[in-house]
Amino acid sequence: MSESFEPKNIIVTGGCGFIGSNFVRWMVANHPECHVTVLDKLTYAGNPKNIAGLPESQVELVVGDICDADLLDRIVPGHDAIVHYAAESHNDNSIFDPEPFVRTNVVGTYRLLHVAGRYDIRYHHVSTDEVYGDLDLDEPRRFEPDDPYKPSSPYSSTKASSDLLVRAWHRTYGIRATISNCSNNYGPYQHVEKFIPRQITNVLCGIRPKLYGTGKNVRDWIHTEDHSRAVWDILAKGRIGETYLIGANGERSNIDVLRSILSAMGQPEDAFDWVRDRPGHDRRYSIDSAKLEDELGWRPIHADFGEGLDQTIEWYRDHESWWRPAKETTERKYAAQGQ
Ligand code: NAD
Ligand code: TDX
Repeated sequence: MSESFEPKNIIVTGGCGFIGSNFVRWMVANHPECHVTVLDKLTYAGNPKNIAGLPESQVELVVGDICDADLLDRIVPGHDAIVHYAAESHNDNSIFDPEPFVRTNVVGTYRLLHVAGRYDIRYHHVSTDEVYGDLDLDEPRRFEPDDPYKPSSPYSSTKASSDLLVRAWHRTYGIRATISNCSNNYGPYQHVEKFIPRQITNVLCGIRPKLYGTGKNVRDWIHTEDHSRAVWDILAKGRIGETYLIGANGERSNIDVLRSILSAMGQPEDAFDWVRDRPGHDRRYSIDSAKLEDELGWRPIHADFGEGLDQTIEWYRDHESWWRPAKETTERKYAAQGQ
């Protein structure tokens, strides 16, 4: 049976990143009764513009590191929940420089669990489907919450480690925690290092899109707004100690997604370059979100991927001043990696 919880004053870590900022804006639109303190270190992936213009009475930004125990001790008391999005989130970066991933994703989660325990604060942990490893392209199976953890990359292994800390801290110290593992998100405010925004902004810049390996790898796409609603449902109604998988039946191969982008942007379907594959590249992710749907009544609203992709392309067309500053550095880094 679900326990009902009405948070009034939450901390959102990583609230200036892609998914965290979409959650904060969703909270402002849908839960004006709840105050949000964003705790964000503003790494290369965090941008205060992502939450600019939101009412100061409802959203406050604290610039700081989740690994900073003294800071957490100062700001956490008085809040009734922590929703933890902050992470180093990009697989390719983790392969070339894993250390920040271990620090933020593992040590940072440990510090948050510690403070959640000290002040008896409800804790929701935002994680990824990648902790379950990958599936064969033709395997009729999807990931389920109790599947064994088999992460492949430095990124996913640090996310898996952080999930295991949460499970142990719940069992040993009684932390009131839930975990969600979501599939690949798309939508506005995603950094140009990630697949969909990289290809859209490449086309806008006159650069040919870049596809890794065979292009047959499959990702299970979900609009970030559907992810936000699911996180809220779990925070408010989810069973303590449980893991919920979030996905929207959005499986598509990378080459199909790229061809959809090229077609929507008026480009020939072969106007891209094949580049070096990602080492250890996961083949396929696929989420079974039956538990979330059956227990909490959640359903995706953005069921039409083509429509969501068109809106996302429009957003990048209209927000060049947002993505342009990061584009050149990102492409220089990829070029140095042969990608
Ligand atoms: P992102 O890289 O866009 O944003 C991460 C945010 O965390 C940034 O604002 C950054 O400044 C902040 N941050 C990083 N290190 C920090 C630290 N030490 N202290 C405080 N803030 C710090 O990431 P995203 O794509 O929005 O992902 C958010 C969360 O969702 C991550 O936990 C990620 O693992 C998870 N997730 C992402 C996806 C996806 O498709 N992007 C899918 C499933 C789960
Ligand atoms: O230029 C590219 N070309 C390409 O073919 C890039 C950047 C990626 N790819 C491929 C690799 C993946 O198969 O596209 C797919 C998606 O790549 P990413 O956007 O880097 O996402 P992925 O590695 O699947 O991980 C994402 O989803 C799970 C997020 O970045 C993670 O934070 C989340 O946990």
